[in-house]
Amino acid sequence: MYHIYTHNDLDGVGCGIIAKCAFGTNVEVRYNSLGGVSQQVERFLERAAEKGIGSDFLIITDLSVSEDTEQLLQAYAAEGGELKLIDHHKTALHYNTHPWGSVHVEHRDGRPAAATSLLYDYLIRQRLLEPTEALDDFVELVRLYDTWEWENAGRQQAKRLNDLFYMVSIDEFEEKMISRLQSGGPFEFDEFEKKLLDLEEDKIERYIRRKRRELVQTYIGKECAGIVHAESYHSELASTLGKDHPHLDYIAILNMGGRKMSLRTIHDDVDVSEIAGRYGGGGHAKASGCTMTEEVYRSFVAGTFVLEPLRPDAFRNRYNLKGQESGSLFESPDGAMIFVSMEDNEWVVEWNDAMLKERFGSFAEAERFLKRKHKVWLVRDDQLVKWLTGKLKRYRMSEKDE
Ligand SMILES: [Mn+2]
Repeated sequence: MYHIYTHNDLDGVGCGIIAKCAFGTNVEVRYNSLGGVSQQVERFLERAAEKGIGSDFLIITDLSVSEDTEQLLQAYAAEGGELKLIDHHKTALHYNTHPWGSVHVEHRDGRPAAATSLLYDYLIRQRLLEPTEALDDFVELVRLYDTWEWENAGRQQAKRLNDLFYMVSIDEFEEKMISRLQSGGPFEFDEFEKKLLDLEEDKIERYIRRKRRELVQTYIGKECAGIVHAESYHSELASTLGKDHPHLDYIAILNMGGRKMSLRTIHDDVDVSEIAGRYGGGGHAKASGCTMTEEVYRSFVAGTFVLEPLRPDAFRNRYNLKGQESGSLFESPDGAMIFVSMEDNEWVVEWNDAMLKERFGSFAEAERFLKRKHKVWLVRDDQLVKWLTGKLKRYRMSEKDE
Protein backbone atom coordinates (compact mmCIF):
# COMPACT_ATOMS: atom_id res chain seq x y z
CA MET A 1 0.00 0.00 0.00
CA TYR A 2 1.21 3.52 -0.83
CA HIS A 3 0.64 6.26 1.73
CA ILE A 4 0.84 9.86 0.56
CA TYR A 5 1.05 12.73 3.03
CA THR A 6 0.73 15.96 1.16
CA HIS A 7 -0.22 19.62 1.43
CA ASN A 8 -3.84 20.78 1.32
CA ASP A 9 -3.33 23.41 -1.40
CA LEU A 10 -3.71 22.90 -5.17
CA ASP A 11 -0.15 21.63 -5.61
CA GLY A 12 -0.47 19.23 -2.68
CA VAL A 13 -3.85 17.94 -3.80
CA GLY A 14 -2.47 17.69 -7.37
CA CYS A 15 -0.01 15.14 -5.92
CA GLY A 16 -2.88 13.19 -4.35
CA ILE A 17 -4.78 13.21 -7.63
CA ILE A 18 -1.98 11.87 -9.81
CA ALA A 19 -1.07 9.32 -7.11
CA LYS A 20 -4.65 8.04 -7.26
CA CYS A 21 -4.39 7.94 -11.06
CA ALA A 22 -1.25 5.84 -10.67
CA PHE A 23 -2.21 3.55 -7.79
CA GLY A 24 -6.02 3.45 -7.86
CA THR A 25 -7.30 1.91 -4.63
CA ASN A 26 -3.78 0.91 -3.61
CA VAL A 27 -3.06 4.32 -2.11
CA GLU A 28 -4.17 6.22 0.95
CA VAL A 29 -3.85 10.00 0.59
CA ARG A 30 -3.91 12.46 3.49
CA TYR A 31 -4.01 16.21 3.08
CA ASN A 32 -2.33 18.30 5.75
CA SER A 33 -1.66 21.89 6.63
CA LEU A 34 1.97 22.98 6.96
CA GLY A 35 1.86 22.50 10.73
CA GLY A 36 -0.04 19.22 10.90
CA VAL A 37 2.09 16.86 8.86
CA SER A 38 4.75 15.89 11.44
CA GLN A 39 2.17 14.50 13.82
CA GLN A 40 0.43 12.59 11.00
CA VAL A 41 3.73 11.11 9.84
CA GLU A 42 4.68 10.10 13.38
CA ARG A 43 1.37 8.30 13.75
CA PHE A 44 2.06 6.49 10.49
CA LEU A 45 5.48 5.43 11.82
CA GLU A 46 3.92 4.15 15.06
CA ARG A 47 1.41 2.06 13.10
CA ALA A 48 4.20 0.80 10.84
CA ALA A 49 6.24 -0.24 13.89
CA GLU A 50 3.26 -2.25 15.21
CA LYS A 51 2.49 -3.85 11.85
CA GLY A 52 6.10 -4.56 10.95
CA ILE A 53 8.01 -2.62 8.35
CA GLY A 54 7.90 -3.71 4.76
CA SER A 55 4.38 -3.64 3.41
CA ASP A 56 4.01 0.11 3.07
CA PHE A 57 5.58 2.82 0.92
CA LEU A 58 5.45 6.31 2.41
CA ILE A 59 5.56 9.37 0.15
CA ILE A 60 5.60 12.90 1.56
CA THR A 61 5.06 15.70 -0.96
CA ASP A 62 5.00 19.50 -0.88
CA LEU A 63 5.60 19.53 2.89
CA SER A 64 8.46 19.52 5.38
CA VAL A 65 8.51 17.68 8.69
CA SER A 66 10.01 18.75 12.02
CA GLU A 67 13.61 17.84 12.87
CA ASP A 68 12.42 15.17 15.32
CA THR A 69 10.20 13.60 12.69
CA GLU A 70 13.07 13.78 10.19
CA GLN A 71 15.16 11.66 12.56
CA LEU A 72 12.33 9.15 12.99
CA LEU A 73 12.06 8.92 9.21
CA GLN A 74 15.79 8.38 9.01
CA ALA A 75 15.52 5.52 11.52
CA TYR A 76 12.55 4.08 9.60
CA ALA A 77 14.61 4.11 6.39
CA ALA A 78 17.59 2.53 8.16
CA GLU A 79 15.35 -0.35 9.26
CA GLY A 80 14.34 -0.93 5.67
CA GLY A 81 11.18 1.17 5.55
CA GLU A 82 10.46 2.49 2.06
CA LEU A 83 9.87 6.21 1.76
CA LYS A 84 10.37 9.25 -0.44
CA LEU A 85 10.09 12.94 0.32
CA ILE A 86 9.45 14.95 -2.85
CA ASP A 87 9.39 18.71 -2.61
CA HIS A 88 10.31 21.90 -4.43
CA HIS A 89 10.74 24.36 -1.57
CA LYS A 90 14.19 25.88 -1.23
CA THR A 91 13.90 25.56 2.55
CA ALA A 92 13.64 21.75 2.18
CA LEU A 93 16.87 21.23 0.22
CA HIS A 94 18.60 19.73 3.28
CA TYR A 95 16.51 16.54 2.86
CA ASN A 96 18.68 15.74 -0.15
CA THR A 97 21.35 14.52 2.30
CA HIS A 98 19.06 11.50 2.88
CA PRO A 99 18.78 8.81 0.24
CA TRP A 100 15.00 9.20 0.46
CA GLY A 101 15.03 12.98 -0.01
CA SER A 102 14.29 14.35 -3.48
CA VAL A 103 14.02 18.12 -3.39
CA HIS A 104 14.38 20.12 -6.59
CA VAL A 105 13.56 23.78 -6.99
CA GLU A 106 13.82 23.39 -10.77
CA HIS A 107 13.29 20.66 -13.32
CA ARG A 108 16.28 19.52 -15.37
CA ASP A 109 15.17 21.75 -18.25
CA GLY A 110 15.24 24.80 -15.98
CA ARG A 111 11.48 25.21 -15.45
CA PRO A 112 10.60 26.05 -11.84
CA ALA A 113 9.26 22.89 -10.22
CA ALA A 114 6.07 22.20 -8.27
CA ALA A 115 5.54 19.16 -6.07
CA THR A 116 2.93 17.82 -8.51
CA SER A 117 5.26 18.09 -11.50
CA LEU A 118 8.13 16.47 -9.56
CA LEU A 119 5.93 13.59 -8.39
CA TYR A 120 4.57 13.16 -11.93
CA ASP A 121 8.12 12.87 -13.33
CA TYR A 122 9.03 10.45 -10.54
CA LEU A 123 6.01 8.19 -11.16
CA ILE A 124 6.72 8.15 -14.90
CA ARG A 125 10.42 7.34 -14.36
CA GLN A 126 9.48 4.51 -12.01
CA ARG A 127 6.99 3.27 -14.64
CA LEU A 128 4.18 3.59 -12.14
CA LEU A 129 2.17 5.97 -14.30
CA GLU A 130 1.66 6.25 -18.06
CA PRO A 131 1.74 9.90 -19.24
CA THR A 132 -1.32 11.13 -21.17
CA GLU A 133 -2.26 14.43 -22.78
CA ALA A 134 -4.78 15.20 -20.03
CA LEU A 135 -2.29 14.40 -17.26
CA ASP A 136 0.43 16.50 -18.95
CA ASP A 137 -2.00 19.45 -19.20
CA PHE A 138 -3.25 19.12 -15.64
CA VAL A 139 0.22 18.81 -14.12
CA GLU A 140 1.49 21.76 -16.12
CA LEU A 141 -1.45 23.95 -14.99
CA VAL A 142 -0.75 23.08 -11.35
CA ARG A 143 2.94 23.81 -11.86
CA LEU A 144 2.25 27.13 -13.59
CA TYR A 145 -0.02 28.15 -10.76
CA ASP A 146 2.16 27.03 -7.87
CA THR A 147 5.31 28.68 -9.26
CA TRP A 148 3.56 31.91 -10.23
CA GLU A 149 4.67 31.34 -13.81
CA TRP A 150 1.08 31.58 -15.04
CA GLU A 151 1.12 35.36 -14.56
CA ASN A 152 4.01 36.02 -16.91
CA ALA A 153 2.98 33.21 -19.23
CA GLY A 154 -0.56 34.66 -19.37
CA ARG A 155 -2.02 31.26 -18.52
CA GLN A 156 -5.34 32.27 -17.01
CA GLN A 157 -6.45 28.64 -17.08
CA ALA A 158 -3.94 27.83 -14.34
CA LYS A 159 -5.44 30.44 -12.07
CA ARG A 160 -8.93 29.26 -12.92
CA LEU A 161 -7.96 25.74 -11.89
CA ASN A 162 -6.91 27.09 -8.50
CA ASP A 163 -10.14 29.10 -8.23
CA LEU A 164 -12.15 25.99 -8.93
CA PHE A 165 -10.12 24.13 -6.31
CA TYR A 166 -11.19 26.60 -3.64
CA MET A 167 -14.82 26.65 -4.77
CA VAL A 168 -15.51 22.98 -4.11
CA SER A 169 -14.43 20.58 -1.37
CA ILE A 170 -11.16 18.69 -1.73
CA ASP A 171 -13.08 15.41 -2.12
CA GLU A 172 -15.26 16.83 -4.88
CA PHE A 173 -12.28 18.38 -6.67
CA GLU A 174 -10.37 15.11 -6.48
CA GLU A 175 -13.28 13.12 -7.85
CA LYS A 176 -13.95 15.58 -10.71
CA MET A 177 -10.30 15.71 -11.74
CA ILE A 178 -9.62 11.99 -11.54
CA SER A 179 -12.58 11.10 -13.75
CA ARG A 180 -11.57 13.82 -16.24
CA LEU A 181 -7.93 12.74 -16.28
CA GLN A 182 -8.89 9.14 -16.90
CA SER A 183 -11.17 9.98 -19.81
CA GLY A 184 -8.25 11.06 -22.06
CA GLY A 185 -8.05 14.01 -24.48
CA PRO A 186 -6.88 17.49 -23.50
CA PHE A 187 -7.75 18.87 -20.07
CA GLU A 188 -10.74 21.25 -20.16
CA PHE A 189 -13.31 22.84 -17.86
CA ASP A 190 -16.95 21.98 -18.51
CA GLU A 191 -19.62 24.63 -19.26
CA PHE A 192 -20.92 24.74 -15.71
CA GLU A 193 -17.44 25.22 -14.29
CA LYS A 194 -16.75 28.01 -16.80
CA LYS A 195 -19.89 29.86 -15.61
CA LEU A 196 -18.95 29.40 -11.97
CA LEU A 197 -15.43 30.63 -12.66
CA ASP A 198 -16.69 33.78 -14.41
CA LEU A 199 -18.86 34.59 -11.40
CA GLU A 200 -15.93 33.94 -9.11
CA GLU A 201 -13.69 36.31 -11.05
CA ASP A 202 -16.19 39.15 -10.56
CA LYS A 203 -16.33 38.38 -6.88
CA ILE A 204 -12.54 38.44 -6.52
CA GLU A 205 -12.37 41.78 -8.29
CA ARG A 206 -14.84 43.33 -5.87
CA TYR A 207 -13.01 41.83 -2.88
CA ILE A 208 -9.67 43.23 -4.01
CA ARG A 209 -11.14 46.66 -4.66
CA ARG A 210 -12.30 46.73 -1.03
CA LYS A 211 -9.02 45.41 0.38
CA ARG A 212 -7.03 48.01 -1.57
CA ARG A 213 -8.45 50.62 0.81
CA GLU A 214 -7.29 48.72 3.91
CA LEU A 215 -3.55 48.43 3.25
CA VAL A 216 -1.25 49.93 5.90
CA GLN A 217 2.47 50.52 5.66
CA THR A 218 5.19 50.23 8.27
CA TYR A 219 8.82 49.27 8.76
CA ILE A 220 9.32 45.87 10.36
CA GLY A 221 13.03 45.49 10.87
CA LYS A 222 14.76 46.89 7.80
CA GLU A 223 11.94 46.11 5.39
CA CYS A 224 9.09 48.36 4.43
CA ALA A 225 6.00 46.17 4.62
CA GLY A 226 2.45 46.55 3.34
CA ILE A 227 0.01 44.87 5.71
CA VAL A 228 -3.57 43.83 5.10
CA HIS A 229 -6.05 41.52 6.80
CA ALA A 230 -7.66 39.03 4.46
CA GLU A 231 -8.98 35.49 4.60
CA SER A 232 -9.25 34.76 0.90
CA TYR A 233 -7.62 35.29 -2.47
CA HIS A 234 -4.16 35.89 -1.06
CA SER A 235 -2.28 35.52 -4.33
CA GLU A 236 -4.50 37.84 -6.35
CA LEU A 237 -4.58 40.37 -3.57
CA ALA A 238 -0.82 40.36 -2.99
CA SER A 239 -0.05 40.66 -6.66
CA THR A 240 -2.41 43.64 -7.10
CA LEU A 241 -1.20 45.39 -3.95
CA GLY A 242 2.44 44.68 -4.80
CA LYS A 243 2.06 46.25 -8.24
CA ASP A 244 0.07 49.20 -6.86
CA HIS A 245 2.86 49.92 -4.39
CA PRO A 246 6.22 48.84 -5.82
CA HIS A 247 8.00 50.83 -3.08
CA LEU A 248 6.92 48.18 -0.55
CA ASP A 249 9.40 45.36 -0.02
CA TYR A 250 6.62 42.84 0.52
CA ILE A 251 2.95 42.41 1.32
CA ALA A 252 1.94 40.62 4.54
CA ILE A 253 -1.54 39.13 4.55
CA LEU A 254 -2.87 38.40 8.01
CA ASN A 255 -5.50 35.80 8.67
CA MET A 256 -6.51 36.14 12.30
CA GLY A 257 -9.05 33.31 12.30
CA GLY A 258 -6.59 30.90 10.75
CA ARG A 259 -3.73 32.34 12.82
CA LYS A 260 -1.54 32.55 9.77
CA MET A 261 0.48 35.14 7.93
CA SER A 262 1.34 34.97 4.22
CA LEU A 263 4.18 37.01 2.78
CA ARG A 264 4.45 37.89 -0.90
CA THR A 265 6.82 40.03 -2.90
CA ILE A 266 7.11 41.09 -6.52
CA HIS A 267 10.80 42.01 -6.08
CA ASP A 268 13.72 39.80 -7.06
CA ASP A 269 15.97 41.31 -4.40
CA VAL A 270 13.60 40.50 -1.51
CA ASP A 271 13.43 36.94 -0.16
CA VAL A 272 10.23 36.49 1.84
CA SER A 273 11.12 32.89 2.76
CA GLU A 274 13.98 34.38 4.76
CA ILE A 275 11.61 36.86 6.43
CA ALA A 276 9.06 34.11 7.25
CA GLY A 277 12.01 32.08 8.57
CA ARG A 278 12.60 34.70 11.26
CA TYR A 279 9.19 33.75 12.66
CA GLY A 280 9.56 29.98 12.25
CA GLY A 281 7.93 29.76 8.82
CA GLY A 282 9.27 29.23 5.33
CA GLY A 283 8.43 28.89 1.67
CA HIS A 284 9.69 30.46 -1.52
CA ALA A 285 11.61 33.65 -2.25
CA LYS A 286 8.45 35.29 -3.60
CA ALA A 287 5.75 33.57 -1.51
CA SER A 288 6.06 32.31 2.04
CA GLY A 289 4.14 32.03 5.26
CA CYS A 290 4.23 31.37 8.96
CA THR A 291 1.99 30.79 11.94
CA MET A 292 0.73 33.83 13.78
CA THR A 293 2.87 33.54 16.89
CA GLU A 294 2.73 36.13 19.66
CA GLU A 295 5.74 37.84 18.15
CA VAL A 296 4.06 38.07 14.74
CA TYR A 297 0.90 39.32 16.42
CA ARG A 298 2.79 42.05 18.29
CA SER A 299 4.69 43.39 15.27
CA PHE A 300 2.19 42.95 12.47
CA VAL A 301 -1.22 43.18 14.16
CA ALA A 302 -1.01 45.14 17.43
CA GLY A 303 1.82 47.36 16.22
CA THR A 304 -0.06 48.46 13.11
CA PHE A 305 -3.62 48.65 14.40
CA VAL A 306 -3.61 52.43 14.80
CA LEU A 307 -2.16 53.15 11.36
CA GLU A 308 -4.25 54.86 8.70
CA PRO A 309 -4.54 52.96 5.41
CA LEU A 310 -2.30 54.08 2.54
CA ARG A 311 -3.89 56.53 0.15
CA PRO A 312 -3.78 55.47 -3.50
CA ASP A 313 -2.21 57.67 -6.19
CA ALA A 314 -4.71 59.66 -8.25
CA PHE A 315 -5.10 57.71 -11.48
CA ARG A 316 -7.36 59.80 -13.73
CA ASN A 317 -5.12 62.86 -13.95
CA ARG A 318 -4.28 64.71 -17.15
CA TYR A 319 -1.88 67.26 -15.66
CA ASN A 320 -0.47 65.98 -12.41
CA LEU A 321 1.43 63.01 -13.81
CA LYS A 322 4.41 61.16 -12.40
CA GLY A 323 7.89 61.75 -13.74
CA GLN A 324 7.31 65.11 -15.45
CA GLU A 325 10.41 67.32 -15.40
CA SER A 326 8.14 70.30 -14.77
CA GLY A 327 6.98 68.57 -11.59
CA SER A 328 4.50 66.25 -9.89
CA LEU A 329 2.58 67.09 -6.73
CA PHE A 330 2.17 64.70 -3.80
CA GLU A 331 0.55 64.98 -0.38
CA SER A 332 1.61 63.42 2.91
CA PRO A 333 -0.69 62.08 5.65
CA ASP A 334 -0.02 65.18 7.79
CA GLY A 335 -1.20 67.45 4.96
CA ALA A 336 2.18 68.58 3.59
CA MET A 337 2.31 69.31 -0.15
CA ILE A 338 5.36 67.86 -1.83
CA PHE A 339 6.52 68.88 -5.29
CA VAL A 340 9.03 66.69 -7.14
CA SER A 341 10.69 68.25 -10.17
CA MET A 342 13.87 68.29 -12.22
CA GLU A 343 16.55 70.87 -11.53
CA ASP A 344 20.07 70.78 -13.02
CA ASN A 345 19.63 67.17 -14.15
CA GLU A 346 18.66 66.03 -10.67
CA TRP A 347 15.30 65.38 -9.11
CA VAL A 348 14.62 67.70 -6.22
CA VAL A 349 11.85 67.77 -3.62
CA GLU A 350 10.08 70.88 -2.40
CA TRP A 351 8.34 70.16 0.91
CA ASN A 352 5.79 72.86 1.82
CA ASP A 353 7.86 75.50 -0.03
CA ALA A 354 11.19 74.40 1.53
CA MET A 355 13.72 72.40 -0.48
CA LEU A 356 14.82 69.05 0.95
CA LYS A 357 18.57 68.46 0.98
CA GLU A 358 18.18 65.03 -0.68
CA ARG A 359 18.73 64.87 -4.45
CA PHE A 360 17.81 61.93 -6.68
CA GLY A 361 19.15 60.47 -9.91
CA SER A 362 15.69 59.53 -11.16
CA PHE A 363 12.07 60.33 -10.49
CA ALA A 364 11.50 56.72 -9.40
CA GLU A 365 14.16 57.04 -6.71
CA ALA A 366 12.63 60.23 -5.38
CA GLU A 367 9.15 58.69 -5.36
CA ARG A 368 10.39 55.53 -3.64
CA PHE A 369 12.11 57.59 -0.93
CA LEU A 370 9.02 59.70 -0.32
CA LYS A 371 6.63 56.79 -0.30
CA ARG A 372 8.76 54.60 1.98
CA LYS A 373 9.60 57.36 4.40
CA HIS A 374 6.55 59.59 4.25
CA LYS A 375 3.70 57.53 2.72
CA VAL A 376 2.93 60.23 0.16
CA TRP A 377 0.42 59.91 -2.68
CA LEU A 378 -0.03 61.68 -6.01
CA VAL A 379 -2.84 64.24 -5.68
CA ARG A 380 -5.67 64.87 -8.12
CA ASP A 381 -5.50 67.53 -10.83
CA ASP A 382 -7.86 69.87 -8.96
CA GLN A 383 -5.53 69.86 -5.95
CA LEU A 384 -2.61 70.74 -8.21
CA VAL A 385 -4.59 73.72 -9.53
CA LYS A 386 -5.46 74.83 -6.00
CA TRP A 387 -1.82 74.53 -4.93
CA LEU A 388 -0.58 76.48 -7.97
CA THR A 389 -3.15 79.22 -7.42
CA GLY A 390 -2.05 79.53 -3.79
CA LYS A 391 1.55 79.80 -4.90
CA LEU A 392 0.69 82.47 -7.44
CA LYS A 393 -1.19 84.47 -4.82
CA ARG A 394 1.72 84.35 -2.39
CA TYR A 395 4.10 85.30 -5.20
CA ARG A 396 1.99 88.36 -6.10
CA MET A 397 1.78 89.41 -2.44
CA SER A 398 5.54 89.23 -2.08
CA GLU A 399 5.98 91.31 -5.23
CA LYS A 400 3.64 93.99 -3.79
CA ASP A 401 5.66 94.03 -0.56
CA GLU A 402 8.87 94.79 -2.41
MN1 LIG B 1 3.87 23.50 -3.76
